[in-house]
Amino acid sequence: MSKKLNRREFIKISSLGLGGAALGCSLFDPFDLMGKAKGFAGPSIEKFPTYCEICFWKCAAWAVKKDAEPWKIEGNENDPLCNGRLCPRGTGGIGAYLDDERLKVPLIRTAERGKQTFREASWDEALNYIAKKMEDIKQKHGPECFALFSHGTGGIFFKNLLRAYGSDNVTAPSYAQCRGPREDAYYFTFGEIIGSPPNTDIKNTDCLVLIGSHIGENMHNTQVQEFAELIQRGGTIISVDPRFSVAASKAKYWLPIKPATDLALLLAWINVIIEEKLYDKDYIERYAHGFEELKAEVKDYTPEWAYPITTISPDLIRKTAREMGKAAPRVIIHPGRHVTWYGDDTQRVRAGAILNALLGSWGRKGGFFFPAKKKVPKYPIPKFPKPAMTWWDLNPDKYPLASEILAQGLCDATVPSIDRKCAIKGWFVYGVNIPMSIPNFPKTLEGIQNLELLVAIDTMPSEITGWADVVLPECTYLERYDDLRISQGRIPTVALRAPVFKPRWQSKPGSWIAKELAKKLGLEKYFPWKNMEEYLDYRLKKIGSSLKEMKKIGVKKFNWNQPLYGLDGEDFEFNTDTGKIELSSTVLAASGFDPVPKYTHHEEPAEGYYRLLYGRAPMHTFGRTTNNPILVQLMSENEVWINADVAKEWGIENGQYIKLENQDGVISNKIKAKVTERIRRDCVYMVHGFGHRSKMMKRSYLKGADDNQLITKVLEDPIMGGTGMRGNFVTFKVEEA
Ligand SMILES: Nc1nc2c(c(=O)[nH]1)N[C@H]1C(S)=C(S)[C@@H](COP(=O)(O)OP(=O)(O)OC[C@H]3O[C@@H](n4cnc5c(=O)[nH]c(N)nc54)[C@H](O)[C@@H]3O)O[C@H]1N2
Ligand SMILES: Nc1nc2c(c(=O)[nH]1)N[C@H]1C(S)=C(S)[C@@H](COP(=O)(O)OP(=O)(O)OC[C@H]3O[C@@H](n4cnc5c(=O)[nH]c(N)nc54)[C@H](O)[C@@H]3O)O[C@H]1N2
Ligand code: SF4
Ligand SMILES: [Mo]
Repeated sequence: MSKKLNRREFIKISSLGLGGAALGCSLFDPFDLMGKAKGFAGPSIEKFPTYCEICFWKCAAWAVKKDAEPWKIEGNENDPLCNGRLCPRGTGGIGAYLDDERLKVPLIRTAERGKQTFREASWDEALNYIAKKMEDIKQKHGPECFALFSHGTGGIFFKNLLRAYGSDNVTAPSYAQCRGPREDAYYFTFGEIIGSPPNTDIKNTDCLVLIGSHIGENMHNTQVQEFAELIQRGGTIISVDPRFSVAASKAKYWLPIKPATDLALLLAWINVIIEEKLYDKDYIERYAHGFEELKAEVKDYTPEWAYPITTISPDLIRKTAREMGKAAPRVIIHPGRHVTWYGDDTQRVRAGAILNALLGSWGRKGGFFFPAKKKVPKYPIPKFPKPAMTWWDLNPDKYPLASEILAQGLCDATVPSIDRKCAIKGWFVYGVNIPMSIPNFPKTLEGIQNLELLVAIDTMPSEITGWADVVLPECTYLERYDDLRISQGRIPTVALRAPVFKPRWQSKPGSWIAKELAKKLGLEKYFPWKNMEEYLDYRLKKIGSSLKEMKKIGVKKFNWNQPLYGLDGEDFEFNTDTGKIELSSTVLAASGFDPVPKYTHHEEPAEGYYRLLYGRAPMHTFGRTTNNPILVQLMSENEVWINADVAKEWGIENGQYIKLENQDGVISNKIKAKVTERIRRDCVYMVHGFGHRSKMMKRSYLKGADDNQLITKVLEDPIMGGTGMRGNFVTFKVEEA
């Protein structure tokens, strides 16, 4: 099965749907690429239910074979997370299966770490090797000295394995490198997290405020669909972004803010909303705690104060605040998703949460709804042993309010240190490409070189596999069962992933790998199911369905009788200490942090340097798709956006290859300059996920530059340990490219 699709064929199968035409004006319109489901024809068509693994929106889809050959993937019409349409990445997901550069067989390292020199091994040999090392580590150091980095659906089985073995040191980059500050900030304010997909009621809103959330480039499916509808409905969009993003191009107001100063803008908006009495008085009186404290704190944060900091004029600050006031409560200050920017991220996101509270949008139509989620009983397994120690015990005084283990925290705990009780000695890395997704890899490498065992479970020979002792090839999502998708939303849904194809080469599902390893470790009682069919059927029967039914329908909707909105004067107790929305946070105060956000100033670039910003492209997900044979044809390398005046000063032409050097002297791979008016002078921008250094991924090897390589300075959030990654500055190396 090595048939490859060319770009034209791909565009044909992705059959343009949700219309750029309907959206009107377009600079570059990723909405054009949204695929639309079509009917089937002919007798040799077979369709298999899955949910997409190309990003974590997890759209339910049908993988379709024609004459037993892969044909296309299309959205499941019944799934409220996609409404029958996939984004270009989801449609191109078949390329993950087709990629001939995938990992094919288990590998055991033969040379020093980082050389990518391995010998092939049988599954039995590879798993025996791992089990033996794990037993050694348990004997010598204790099982808690083993850690798991996990991102993606199949990680659940490795979590079970690690907990059965005796360690709770499990982490994911989706906390401290992504949405951690958002979840904690909303928890401190409303006693609830935002969750995924977010409970933002964009479908019914009249005013959407995007603080750096670049919806349209950030391609989370139904969020983009609802955003497109909002544009069509003529809703007000306010986009705050130093770059004229796709979202900014659709907005009524674009506020090209000086990067790193959003907290000043948010505080000035709060000031105007309070001073001009635009807030929801009844709602605040009934539901909120700490209004007077907030009012006193923001008294001096006037638009005139914010102007020189943000470069946004007082007039525009007032005008946009009034737009929000006018739309309230049908207004959303979008909480963002990747929010680890400057180290004061929990407080910045909290300022947005406070603004939402003042406008009365939490629990109200057109604001934030109370999400519905189906409870699905677990397959019964014995209780896990209690670990003697976890990462929390190693760091008793750091980040008292972190709600999950920090990924960079476990990297740090791997570096031997005399003042630490134990250093981590073993790693499983499932679906996390640590060199490209956790900042400051040179520091992490000190830890890696001290590991007694590093096992990477991946589908591709990504950078992390080059540092592993054993590499285990997982088959792609199209070749395996996985656990059920149990998503939150306006109604509860459960979706099935069933295999479409046989695993290629010797690749195997993660669920199989974890269970086989458990057997070798004498831990099989924690994996008591016969196989995934039995596991899934058990869980599905508990909710009145079955594997047989789900194979026919792919996704099932369940009834929900709790209200989506409820804060129109009804009594309500919030899950906070005071039982109210905390405008002034009791939890933050008790831990010695500002109960109301205060402005914090950030370092500015030195002469000749520019702040490095990064984000998403609609046709790729991080670095996991940049080698995909289909998606690479839509975008094969990234560019660095440079303001036209700045480029002129440096003599940089549009399309010219240059290199970037950061404040610590790290020099990037060569990258094409995109000379544009669409970005401020004080920053540059690139899409994350390019500049792969793994030679085994030939389509993406050294194509474009890797932002993470230039992120050597990390601004850690003192509240929860998020890694602020936008405090790095670069200059241009024009001659060297
Ligand atoms: N510099 C920088 N760092 C970032 C970000 C950024 O924008 N810039 N973004 C941050 C954010 S928001 C996030 S959420 C994280 C994401 O961080 P990661 O989860 O590390 O994301 P990817 O880069 O996609 O790496 C995923 C790895 O999983 C592998 N993979 C893909 N599918 C499968 C599968 O089915 N099974 C297995 N076993 N492996 C699979 C891929 O080959 C790849 O090696 O990164 C964070 N780090
Ligand atoms: N196509 C696609 N979609 C994705 C993903 C993907 O890989 N590909 N990943 C998904 C994941 S896991 C995440 S977390 C989300 C991330 O997506 P988002 O949460 O939307 O965003 P960020 O990556 O933080 O935002 C990047 C935007 O912030 C702007 N920006 C940079 N600095 C500042 C600043 O100081 N102030 C302001 N106001 N704006 C600034 C940039 O110009 C850019 O437009 O995307 C999700 N959706
Ligand atoms: S938004 Fe796109 S990539 Fe993400 S799950 Fe849906 S189809 Fe897949
Ligand atoms: Mo993320």
